[in-house]
Amino acid sequence: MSELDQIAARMQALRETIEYHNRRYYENDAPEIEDFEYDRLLHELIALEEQYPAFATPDSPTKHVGGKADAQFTPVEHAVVMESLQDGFSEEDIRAFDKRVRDVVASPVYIVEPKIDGLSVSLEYENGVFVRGSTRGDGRVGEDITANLKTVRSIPMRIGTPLPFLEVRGEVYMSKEVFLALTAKQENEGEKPFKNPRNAAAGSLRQKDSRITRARKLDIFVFNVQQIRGETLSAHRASLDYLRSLGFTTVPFYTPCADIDAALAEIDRIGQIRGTLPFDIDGAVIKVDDFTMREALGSTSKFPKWAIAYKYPPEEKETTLLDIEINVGRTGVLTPTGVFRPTLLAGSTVSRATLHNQDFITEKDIRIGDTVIIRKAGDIIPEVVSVVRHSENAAPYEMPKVCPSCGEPVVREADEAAIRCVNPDCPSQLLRTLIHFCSRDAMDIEGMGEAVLEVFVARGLVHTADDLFHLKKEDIAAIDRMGDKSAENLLAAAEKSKQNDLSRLLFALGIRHIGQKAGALLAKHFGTIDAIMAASEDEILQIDGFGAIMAKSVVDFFALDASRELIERFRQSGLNLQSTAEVVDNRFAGQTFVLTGTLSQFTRKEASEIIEARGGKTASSVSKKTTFVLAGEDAGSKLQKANELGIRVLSEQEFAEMIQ
Ligand code: 0OX
Repeated sequence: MSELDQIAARMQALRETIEYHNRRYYENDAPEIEDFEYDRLLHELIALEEQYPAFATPDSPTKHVGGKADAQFTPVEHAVVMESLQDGFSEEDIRAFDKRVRDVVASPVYIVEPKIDGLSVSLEYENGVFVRGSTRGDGRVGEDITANLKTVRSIPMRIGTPLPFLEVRGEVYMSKEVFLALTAKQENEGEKPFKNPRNAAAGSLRQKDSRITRARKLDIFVFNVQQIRGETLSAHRASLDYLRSLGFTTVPFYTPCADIDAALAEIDRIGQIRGTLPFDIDGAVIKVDDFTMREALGSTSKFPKWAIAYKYPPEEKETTLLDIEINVGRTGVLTPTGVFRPTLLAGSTVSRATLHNQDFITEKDIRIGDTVIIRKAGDIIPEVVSVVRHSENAAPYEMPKVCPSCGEPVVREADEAAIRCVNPDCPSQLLRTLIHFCSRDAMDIEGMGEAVLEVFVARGLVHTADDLFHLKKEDIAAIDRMGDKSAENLLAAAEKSKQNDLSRLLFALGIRHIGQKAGALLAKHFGTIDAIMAASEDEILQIDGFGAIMAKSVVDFFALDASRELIERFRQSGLNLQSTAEVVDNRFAGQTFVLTGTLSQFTRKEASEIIEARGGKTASSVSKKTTFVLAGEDAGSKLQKANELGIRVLSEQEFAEMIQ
């Protein structure tokens, strides 16, 4: 590839990655990466588009900010665009902003305020009465969420002065305290907790049932006048004071700064106190105070030139390493996990993080009892950055010499950092293998979770995955709290899974380096398990997306007698060993759809096939595990249940857009 080809490919990859994360963030409320990392990707693409405009595309994510308006709520066209902010990541970026400003206006006064990490909304008042509230959406069109915003305690329903018209902008957020209480409750009730306060706020605002929003105890900080009639305002500071006099809760503090050095000092100060604030912030905003100056500066197509958001690097916290737990994985690898004093970090409580292996522990000299610094960098996965100090008498940590599960000696291969238990009968390995086999993305045997499997293994009822298909109702019903009905459900789920497409079984086998996508590619390419078992490394390498390590891993796996025997037993048990589904991509991986009502564009079967071909699954009833309910005409109780549980309901049109 030429250098230019590489740049074009990099830009394409960035566009796809950013769009993917946009969907996770804006449409699914489930981001996979930190905002900081997302911003970096976006800025890399912006810089490349500036340098190589010929490779920029009209539909690039740099051309639009925010998410699509959600069809569940009525669209609201914003009379005044709700602009986004340009980002800065360093002192240099902020000084460059200051220079751009001072090229146009002399001696600007800056206001520095915290950047609240929530959701931007618009609030409209007619004759002093709150009449409409909407989300920012893509800045031009948002969604009408008036009913939900009416439940937010800090939004005044009536303001002090009955101005003919006022539109203000603010950030709806969930305080850390409310968030911790909510996620604790969610965990207690076996629900998937929200990842961070921003997602919790977003999920709560999108509820169709305002009672749920009310229960979520959201708050708002108002920071901008979008439109006003009946009063003239000439500067930001004065407008914040005015808004407060009307009864709004404005940004909790703001500091006038005579020059950029003062603004940088304030940014630094906010960074220091960030962790102690009762709400999450993801940066600080610097704004030119004077409105005449703002007008002279103007806006680009996306953001005002008179403001910039400084984004703080990932937050780091000190905590104590209480213990190191050793888990035995399904390949026998012993993984050390650090157990910490629970600590709120970048919006969620961290109490565990992997310590990877002995080398990682030795290199950082991590010992039990240490005070350590943790962070969630570039990812949502917490990690140990460094050790601050050891506790008295703490000894260097050494991984165990025997497997904590079966007691057999462990081995460390010369070129590997991992320590392994090589006992093929190790119960921990078997348990992990079975948990993976039954998991949602693998064979998806509902109800066959860790707790049940642990009992089966401990009672010697299951020695291989095939034994799961020969369980007796009485054995299952004998487990604590498992009645006859649960036992029947479990047997039915196992039976149903026999019809799974081959791709699921291939992933479920836990072949090293073969993930969900590779399993699907193998199934599609070869069609049957027999063809895969007979394939050479070279033949497997013909698959686009397969490398030598993956091909060798497949061949090695099926060369084992134990693997071939297992497949034979699966065949006897009646498992489907053929590829039936056309695999398109994995955009719905891990997501469960429930179809309801009469669909007009697709038959139910077609819709199910479309979902499964994209890695998703369909279920017949709505539960907390449902990701989407696809509702056609005359949808009844399932739609109602979805609304009660706050599960996102898709129209056929939205579904059609998702699969494009
Ligand atoms: C915040 C925040 C966001 C509004 C109009 C142009 C600049 N999340 O706290 N945006 C703005 O200002 C934008 N200020 C804030 N404090």
